[in-house]
Amino acid sequence: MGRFDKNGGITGTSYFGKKRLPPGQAASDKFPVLTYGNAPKISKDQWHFVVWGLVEEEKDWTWDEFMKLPQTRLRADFHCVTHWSRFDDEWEGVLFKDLIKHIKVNPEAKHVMQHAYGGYTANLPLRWMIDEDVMFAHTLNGEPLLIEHGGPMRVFTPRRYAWKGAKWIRGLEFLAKDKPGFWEENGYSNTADPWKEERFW
Ligand SMILES: Nc1nc2c(c(=O)[nH]1)N[C@H]1C(S)=C(S)[C@@H](COP(=O)(O)O)O[C@H]1N2
Ligand SMILES: [Mo]
Repeated sequence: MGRFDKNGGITGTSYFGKKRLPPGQAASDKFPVLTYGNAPKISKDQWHFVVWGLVEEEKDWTWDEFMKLPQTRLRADFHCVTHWSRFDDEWEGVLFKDLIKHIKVNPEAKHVMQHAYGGYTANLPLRWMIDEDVMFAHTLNGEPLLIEHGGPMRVFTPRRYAWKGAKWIRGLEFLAKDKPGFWEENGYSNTADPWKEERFW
């Protein structure tokens, strides 16, 4: 994965010297939709982003406010636990590491729960959210993200299996202790590293 530099070139070399396809995966040009239940239809006007839990103050962004945060383009691969990977998509949105500069997180917060419209949740340690280019993405390959893929806004976790990124994201809860998200409660791995093939508990 690499972020684009100002000229549209790719910076970052995390894939060099490494096989591109994680173990047990097959490359795919398709983009299957994997949703538990129905896709909630949230317009940009309705969309709000909220942070709560172990923060000094709860905060709320409208769509327009969120769009004023620094926007980043990222070229990265997408690994689904159902054994397919997509290569070289261009994702655009707000990196968690940029968003968090606008949140006063209490020092005891060590974990983050993503909450989606419709009730889906996904958990990750705060450190990984910061270190791994976790993105709130609204654009994919130059097009607004389709509803079925989480539009208007989803989380994308380039270094984890894709269930670690909530589609239709509506907010983040900061926690001291880890708590399993939806799939983690239903037998999926808590760490979800595709390179270590961490699929199930
Ligand atoms: N809100 C929500 N987010 C979700 C899911 C879901 O069911 N609901 N499924 C997860 C799973 S299991 C995967 S593999 C990816 C699939 O993303 P896609 O449908 O864009 O391929 O989204 C993840 N995020
Ligand atoms: Mo999945």
